[in-house]
Order: sequence, then C-alpha cells, then structure tokens
Amino acid sequence: MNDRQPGSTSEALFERARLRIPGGVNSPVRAFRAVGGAPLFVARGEGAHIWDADGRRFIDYVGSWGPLLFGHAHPHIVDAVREAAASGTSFGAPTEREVVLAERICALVPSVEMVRLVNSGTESTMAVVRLARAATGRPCIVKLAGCYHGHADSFLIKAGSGVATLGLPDSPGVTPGTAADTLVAEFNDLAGVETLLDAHRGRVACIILEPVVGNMGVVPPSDGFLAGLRRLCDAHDVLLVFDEVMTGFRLARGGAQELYGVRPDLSTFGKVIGGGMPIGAYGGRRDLMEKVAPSGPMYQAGTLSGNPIAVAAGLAMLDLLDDGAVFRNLEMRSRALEDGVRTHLRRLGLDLCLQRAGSMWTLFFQSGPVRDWPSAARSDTARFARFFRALIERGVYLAPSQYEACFVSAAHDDSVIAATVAAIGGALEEVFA
Ligand code: KE4
Repeated sequence: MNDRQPGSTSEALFERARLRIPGGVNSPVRAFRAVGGAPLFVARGEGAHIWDADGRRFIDYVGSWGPLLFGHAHPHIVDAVREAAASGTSFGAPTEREVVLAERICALVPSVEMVRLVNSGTESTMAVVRLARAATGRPCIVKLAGCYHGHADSFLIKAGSGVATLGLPDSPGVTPGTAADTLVAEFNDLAGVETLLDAHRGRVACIILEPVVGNMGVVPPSDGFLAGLRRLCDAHDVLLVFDEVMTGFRLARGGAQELYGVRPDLSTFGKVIGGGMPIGAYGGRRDLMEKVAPSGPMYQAGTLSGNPIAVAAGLAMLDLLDDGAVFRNLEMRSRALEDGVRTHLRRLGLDLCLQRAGSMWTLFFQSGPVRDWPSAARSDTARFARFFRALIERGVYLAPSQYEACFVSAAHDDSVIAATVAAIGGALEEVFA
C-alpha cells in the first residue's frame, strides 16, 4: 500500500507528522526549532542538491550531518546498495564484506588494530565508554562541554558547579547516579582537564572528545591541546578516546588523528563509513578490543551490526576515498567558500567569526574566536536564525542551528561554491540591513 499523498507539501507533511512522531521529526535538530519555521521535508537528493516536497531545489550543506562526503545518490554507492540488497538485506551472521571493511578501517587508521561495527554513532560511543570502564575498572569518564557523543545517558550531562563536583543530568530520564560518573571540563582547557584528573585521581576511565568539535559549531583544537591530552592520559593512566563519528575519513583518510598526529587508545566512527546508511564503529588497541565479547567479558551486541547493505555502502564510500585528489579538491573548494564569505564580511564591514576545519565550517554570529562552549554560547542565535531563513529563500540549506557544522562534499563544484558565496552575500546584506 503506498499511502503517500501526491503533492504533499512540507507544511502538510509536517502537520501529519506531528500527529504521529514526537515534534514531527525522528531527530530533534531537524525540527528547525533553533531557526524557526516549519522544517523542509526532503523529496530527493542528487550531488550537492536536495529537492523539498514543494519541488524547491537547495544547495545542501547538511549532507545528512556528515556521511555524504561525495554528495547525494553517488552512482557507485547506489549501485553497491542495490547489488547488496538483491542478495538479502540481513543475515544475523558474519559476512565477507564485514571482514573487508574491518581490514580497510584498520589500514586507514593505524591506531585501530581491531574494530567492532554497530548501527549508529551513539552505539559506538556508548560501547566505547563501557569498554574503557571494563578495561580500567574505573567508574568515571571525562567529557568536554560542547562535544556531542550521541544520546546515551552518560553523555547527556552538564557540568557540576565546581571542578570537584560531579556531572548533573542534562535531560529528564538521566539519573543523578549516572550523571555522577561523568565529569565535565572545557574544550581547549588543558589545565582544567588536569585539575579534574587530579581531583578524581584513580577514578577516571577515559577522556572522550571530538578532536575537532563539530557539535558546538566547528571548533578546532588549539595548538598542543590534543598532544597535551595524550600526555595527561599517559600520566594518569587514563584512556584517550577520539570520537571521530563526524571527523573520521572526512578531515583526512585517517581522520583528525592523522591530521594532528595524536594517537588515541580508542576511536569511534560512523557517518562516512556507512555512505549514508545506518552504521557506527568503535576500535583501537588490540589489548583493549579483545576484552569485547565474545573474545572477552565486556558485553555488546546488535541484531543488525555489520548489516550487509550498510557495509556495502561503506565499502563503496571507501573506494571513492582511494582517489588521491579527493582531499585536495575538498580543501580547495572549502577554502574558496571561506575566502568568498570573508570577502563579503570585509565588504559589509561585519565582524563575524568563520571557523573551518577541512570541509566542515561554521559562521558564528559573533566576533569570536570560538575556542570552547562558553565562547560559542555568546553567538547571536536570533540573527543566525534570520540568516538561515534568508539563505533558504536563496536556495541554500545550512545546518538549522548555530551550533552545528556545515559540510562541503566532493559534489560541491566551483559553480555550486560560487552560487553559495553569492547567496551568503545577499543574506548577510538582508540580515544586517
Ligand atoms: P548518531 O547516534 O546520531 O548516529 O551519532 C551520534 C554522534 C556521535 N558523535 C558525534 C561526534 C556526532 O556528531 C554524532 C551525531 N551528530 C549529530 C549532528 N550534530 C547528528 C544529527 C542528529 O542528531 O540528528
């Protein structure tokens, strides 16, 4: 039965959706609460573009929040999905493709000696902190404010009042007991992390962070920060976990850890390695990963882990990464976008803060720099919302929140970048008129 009503517009679909789906969406950020108005319902995507249910075309900088490094509906990925699906959608048994994907991930990311596939970024981060606790026998984890690691209870935590105080729940349903085992420090604050580790000596299993933050807007690590965390972890016998769900295979073939030359003990991945299909992965040192069931006692499981279609899409994506020119072109196009926006900012005399890490970028509506959550939170989110809507009117679809990353894909060619820069110039004129 195809109960899709022809000619449904985003507005009509949103009306129906809100009756049956909380907030009308299957993930909160999609609801446009941070920017106002009704969300776009997407009908299809191709390359750098999406079309909404009203038939409008947009240049897309969400890209499914990071997976689509080569744009929408890349033929190599679509063909791989079709071929895999024709042989069965799931077996609940090991397949050759999973072995190949594990081998290719380990070949691309030297710190990963073994890897376990799961079905989302949240699953990967949830599992990796359980592994860190199992391996160290310590209860606490340290997260950094502004970093997002998915919706597992241990991560929906805000900082307690002082350094020594324990975390507090940041969502109803998260218990104080759970929150107590999560400690919160500031990104780019090495002294603060050290103070926290000293205050909780012998109780911290790991520090988990986005090595380049995408989830408070793009915030790169300051010089020496990641290497400093490595040294602190070694000194305190704490595991260093890089959450590369967003940065993995995007900032470089080997992710942020390749770019910055810092080797974590464990890493998490997702997004790019699924080519847009549901996937996640965690991996790292062999001595740690061998503690994961069934080779070790730490339990983690999943009906659809290693799903043949998701793995086929991921392998097709990694095939495309073999092209040596991919990252050079991504950097060239992303820099052209940055240079074009900066030209408009100078022309209009606007003191806004554009931050970029490779193909991830955010225009913060403040003078910046944005180094951590407290500085990010000083952004003028109301004016960002007007900017977002002005760009929608000009056919450009940014991430619908000031505190998100926008993504350039290999499909964003020179003409798409030029059109984006022109639209941003017009939107800035409108918003600051
Ligand atoms: P998922 O469970 O959403 O697949 O992944 C969680 C996650 C973990 N770690 C990092 C660094 C992430 O960026 C994410 C998910 N990213 C968000 C984008 N800000 C997903 C978008 C959404 O929640 O709808």
